[in-house]
Amino acid sequence: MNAPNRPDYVSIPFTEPQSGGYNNNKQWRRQSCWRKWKQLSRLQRSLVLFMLVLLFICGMASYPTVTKRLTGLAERELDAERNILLRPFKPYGLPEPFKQGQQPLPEQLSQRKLSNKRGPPILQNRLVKKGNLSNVVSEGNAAAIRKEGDEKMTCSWRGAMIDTDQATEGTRDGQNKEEPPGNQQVGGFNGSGTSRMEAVRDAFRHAWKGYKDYSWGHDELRPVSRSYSEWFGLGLTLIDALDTMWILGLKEEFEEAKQWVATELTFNKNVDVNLFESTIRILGGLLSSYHLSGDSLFLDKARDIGSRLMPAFNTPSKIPYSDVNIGKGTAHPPRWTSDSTVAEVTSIQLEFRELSRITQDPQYQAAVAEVMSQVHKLDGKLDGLVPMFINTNSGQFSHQGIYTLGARADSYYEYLLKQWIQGGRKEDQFLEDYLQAIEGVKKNLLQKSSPNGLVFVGELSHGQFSPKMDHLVCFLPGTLALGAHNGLPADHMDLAKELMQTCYQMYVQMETGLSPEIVHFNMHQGSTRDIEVKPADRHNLLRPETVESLFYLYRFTKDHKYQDWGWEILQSFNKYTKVSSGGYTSINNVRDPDYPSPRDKMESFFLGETLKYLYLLFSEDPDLISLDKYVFNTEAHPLPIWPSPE
Ligand code: DMJ
Repeated sequence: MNAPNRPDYVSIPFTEPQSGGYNNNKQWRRQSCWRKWKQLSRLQRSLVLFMLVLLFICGMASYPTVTKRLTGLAERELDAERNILLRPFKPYGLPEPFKQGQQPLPEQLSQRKLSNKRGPPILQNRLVKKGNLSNVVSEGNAAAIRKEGDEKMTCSWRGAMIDTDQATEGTRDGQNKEEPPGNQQVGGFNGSGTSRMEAVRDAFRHAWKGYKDYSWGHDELRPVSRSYSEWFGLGLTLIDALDTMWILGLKEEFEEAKQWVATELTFNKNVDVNLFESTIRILGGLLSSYHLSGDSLFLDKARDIGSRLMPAFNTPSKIPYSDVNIGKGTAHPPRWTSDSTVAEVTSIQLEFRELSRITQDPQYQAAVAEVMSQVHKLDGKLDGLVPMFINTNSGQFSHQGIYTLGARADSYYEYLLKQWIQGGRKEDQFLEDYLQAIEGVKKNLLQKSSPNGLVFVGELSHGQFSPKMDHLVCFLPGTLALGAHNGLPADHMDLAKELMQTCYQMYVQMETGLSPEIVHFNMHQGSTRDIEVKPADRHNLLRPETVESLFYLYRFTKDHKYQDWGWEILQSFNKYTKVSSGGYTSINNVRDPDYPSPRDKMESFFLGETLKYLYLLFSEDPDLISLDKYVFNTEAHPLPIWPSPE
């Protein structure tokens, strides 16, 4: 109700600003400016005008976004710039400007129109299946490609910057064939195994070209900025890739890399390396290269790095530290803790055991066997499932209560089975722990998603189930299948097939056809989609686990669908992660086919594992690294299954 005598509106008195009152009246301000302008002399007015024009011209020239808008450059390039501002890497630090883009063929553009629809999982399995995998690109993407043809400077629809001059050059010399989108298939979707294998060789050559041109002898290629990054400073990618070259029959490349190992590789360096990573990639890579090639150079180097890693085991508990200085011979845990990661300390056994066997020096095997025997006896497991951390002083599990088959625990399970296989299936303790753990997975971590009932492995955190699954868990179908092949229960194979389908769906349901790092499954009734991805989990690091499992599943079942799935994945890598000047890049966003946003890094496991497993998946020859003669370490380096003593 209004107070008596008070009007039902509020009046704001008009006062001049000079009087100290607040005035928001635009008209008044305009009049005041105009009055001041008229008070200026002609010279003053000319000077002000001149300054304004000058400021405008300078602003235009120095603000590229505006310039580009006015000159009509692609909207996507602006997006790329926005991304530079948002992300810590420098993806476009290319030395030369980008050149004329390729004009896509009309049928490629129309194919893209089909691609933006994504149905529910399983039912969908990609809309256009056999015969036309290339259809998985969005309409928006096609528009971007159309623009590419028009613009001088282009941002690749793969999410990487394309210097098309380089691409043409590549075509001239028969390498680095920079095909327009959808044309990268060799042999088409139904192509023969041979042509698919050839496509993997092409992919490898392309990746290797980038590594050779921009990061030779360094750890990792940064393909977009055409530079490199160091982790240990030991030529990680080169060593990780050695046996892949051997298996793919890339002799010249292998010989050149071997030469580098012979003349340049030295472990006498004051550098801290991670025990697990350098064991699985370097020691594992050298051991398998030795076995495949028979060249003792690799054995010498393997023994050298193996010995230099041994100080890691000098701890109060004999559970190794995470880091070793291979030059100084000292070891230590990470700065913030005295814990090590369970998966790390239990996934170095295949390599050290093999080193002992071939050098006839038992110290390596003894050190890693001690770790296994301690972990075997520890309290704190849940139905055979292990926590993620172990203390190097006490030798006990720490930070207990979280159980996962993803990061920090994954390869513990893998190496239980594989040590049992490596040793000729005699060491029962490994088998028992493995079988118990798989039962633990079934009991505690296995669930089905809604609405389509995808079987997945979640996590348990202090008694609470979380429907979160890392892409890393996709090693499990392959491991389960390997166990079944070695006589373990047939239901392991059933579970392997179900999980394989789930891992495949983690790819096929993404707009780029590439899996994110982590997914969450919906479990409540009425969900409309099975898989959710959080913004922070949308990256893809070119990881191998799914194609690794596809390889095992195909070897043991001969069901061609696994090859077809792998073929789709290879083509998605080619579409969204291939960088024209050489190399493949990890990406930030698997949900954005228009701009997957390159992270500018090619992980060494892309050459060490992903491409190797793809090649083996497409091969029909069961003797090409026979699974009855070799066991792959967790970095895809094949080590011999020990022969039984006569
Ligand atoms: C590799 O280094 C190994 O496969 C490891 O077991 C897990 N992480 C990467 C690949 O994703």
